[in-house]
Amino acid sequence: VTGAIAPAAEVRVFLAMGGNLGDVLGAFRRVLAALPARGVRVGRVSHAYRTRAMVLHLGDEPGPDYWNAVSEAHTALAPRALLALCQELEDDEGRERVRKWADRTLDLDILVYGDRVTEEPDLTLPHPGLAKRLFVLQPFADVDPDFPIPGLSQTVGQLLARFPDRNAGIEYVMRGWL
Ligand code: A4P
Ligand code: MG
Repeated sequence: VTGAIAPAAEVRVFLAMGGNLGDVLGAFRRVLAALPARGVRVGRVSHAYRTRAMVLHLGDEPGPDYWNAVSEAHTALAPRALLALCQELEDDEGRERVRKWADRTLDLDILVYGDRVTEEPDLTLPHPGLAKRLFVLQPFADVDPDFPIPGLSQTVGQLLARFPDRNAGIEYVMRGWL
């Protein structure tokens, strides 16, 4: 083909949404509404989970409960462009970066970017917390339980099945929140 520039192929990604300050479900809805115009086609979206705040150090006073959800999406954006977009949308929601794991209005993380496996200071893929966190795996399983996590040779459902108590830290599930 001469002269034609092939459009960048779309990649399937999964995004994690979390937050524990202000109108968090409103922030989730605004993000999902904003993504299509920014080059990210939103696919299946999980239920919303009310979860107890995971703390950095044992014995820390936990902050307010979180809302957590996961969305599937397709995009031709490169990983770092997608990361920059996520951070911009966090900023739009008034996210303040005070310290690691501080309470926040919106956290928008890339869980999975296609089959990409990478470990760099500013971008680790798949997200390093994914396999350890029920508040990620549970909503991820709503979207696609049979998805094999790149680099882990296990599906979301298989990772989830290793947890003795699948409700640990999950207060309740809100269906039809979108
Ligand atoms: N970064 C590296 N890889 C990624 C990725 N795959 N996606 C870098 C997004 N960002 C990635 O993130 C810090 C840096 O991580 C970014 O600059 C980016 O370059 P941040 O969002 O600014 O800071 P953070 O969120 O405080 O740190 P971190 O380590 O990302 O924390 P997490 O893993 O987001 O956990 N409890 C409940 N119940 N639910 C939650 O969602 N979340 C946290 C924060 C703590 N407790 C929670 C929850
Ligand atoms: Mg984050």
